[in-house]
Amino acid sequence: MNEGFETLAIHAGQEADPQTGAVVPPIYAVSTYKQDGVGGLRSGYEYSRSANPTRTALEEAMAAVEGGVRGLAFASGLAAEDALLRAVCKPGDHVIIPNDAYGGTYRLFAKVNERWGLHYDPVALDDLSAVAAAITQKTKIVWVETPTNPLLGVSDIAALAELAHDCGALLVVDNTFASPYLQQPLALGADIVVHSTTKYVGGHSDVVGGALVAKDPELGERLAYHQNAMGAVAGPFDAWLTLRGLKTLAVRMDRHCDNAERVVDLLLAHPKVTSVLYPGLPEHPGHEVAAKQMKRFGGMVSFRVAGGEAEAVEICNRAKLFTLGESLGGVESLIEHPGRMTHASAAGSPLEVPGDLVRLSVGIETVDDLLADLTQALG
Ligand code: P1T
Repeated sequence: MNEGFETLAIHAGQEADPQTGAVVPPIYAVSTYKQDGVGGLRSGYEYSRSANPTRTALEEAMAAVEGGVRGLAFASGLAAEDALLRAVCKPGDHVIIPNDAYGGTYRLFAKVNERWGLHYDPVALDDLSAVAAAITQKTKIVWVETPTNPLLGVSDIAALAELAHDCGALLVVDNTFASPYLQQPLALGADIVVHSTTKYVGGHSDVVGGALVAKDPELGERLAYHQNAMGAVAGPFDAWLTLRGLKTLAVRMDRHCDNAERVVDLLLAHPKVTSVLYPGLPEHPGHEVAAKQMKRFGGMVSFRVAGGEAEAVEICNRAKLFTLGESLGGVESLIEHPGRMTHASAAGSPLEVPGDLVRLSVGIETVDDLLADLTQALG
């Protein structure tokens, strides 16, 4: 299909129901399918762990918006990551991960997969020579998150893809922060895209989910085999909600970006703020790369404050319209203290985040209301 992003998000995998004409794929709340004689499957459906029509619609739509050939929907972002790692790696293999990855991704590597013999090294991915130096003969994956959670670090997907491929490794990109509307990793050379669809794709803080999209059919097939064999699939209700969110991703993202830019301006001018982390700022070390590979710079903003951890925590506590809570990417604005909340599992590790850091997921409320709340929260 040559359609534009918005058309694909609304229509790919979502033909009107052939029987009723329903324009939205129904929620197929069903576990099994009547066979017309043993093995006589209608439309290939056999059992809903293997495939379910509502999930198929989401999977096809995700593949289309990421420009891949195979999409797979999981029960959570971490379930998607786990399936990917076990499909691609075996004990003794090695993965390069960002030295500022999402805390839960780090925990999956450090506390779960390391015990099964999958080794990892956290590396600053914006330093290509450091990445090259860390790659070994056992390296199967260079795992990229860009922008990173919560420090908004940026790395060059095209350059890392070339490096990974030269060494026989796959390039995986966690595209959760940017969303496919702002960044297309497969077109830049990545092999697999990972999502926590809980975030911008779902977009309404009402569903947890994950997705993988592969560029290569064989790799897609291997991932699909593991999705079914391991079983952490997205249920039909969750797939339906996620698909509903995906339809409006483009318009939501533009407003997230508009509002984030205004929030950044406010923070830059505030005496209590010591630094603002946002790839849209010309002084951000990854700004040039971000401008090259992203359509806009997203709705996530982090900042550091004078007064250290105690003040950062107080700002989070004082916020009202910015709801204090984990997660991100929903229509409502959220504020959190990564050190004590989303990234607490990285405490004491090389991925520990600074205590004076506050993270904002800038929502799509009236921007003046957001600015007023931040002003009172900053005190
Ligand atoms: O929460 P889950 O759907 O399992 O997705 C995990 C995940 C993966 N990758 C990134 C970049 C993420 O941000 C997340 C989840 N993050 C949060 C819950 C958070 O508040 O940062």
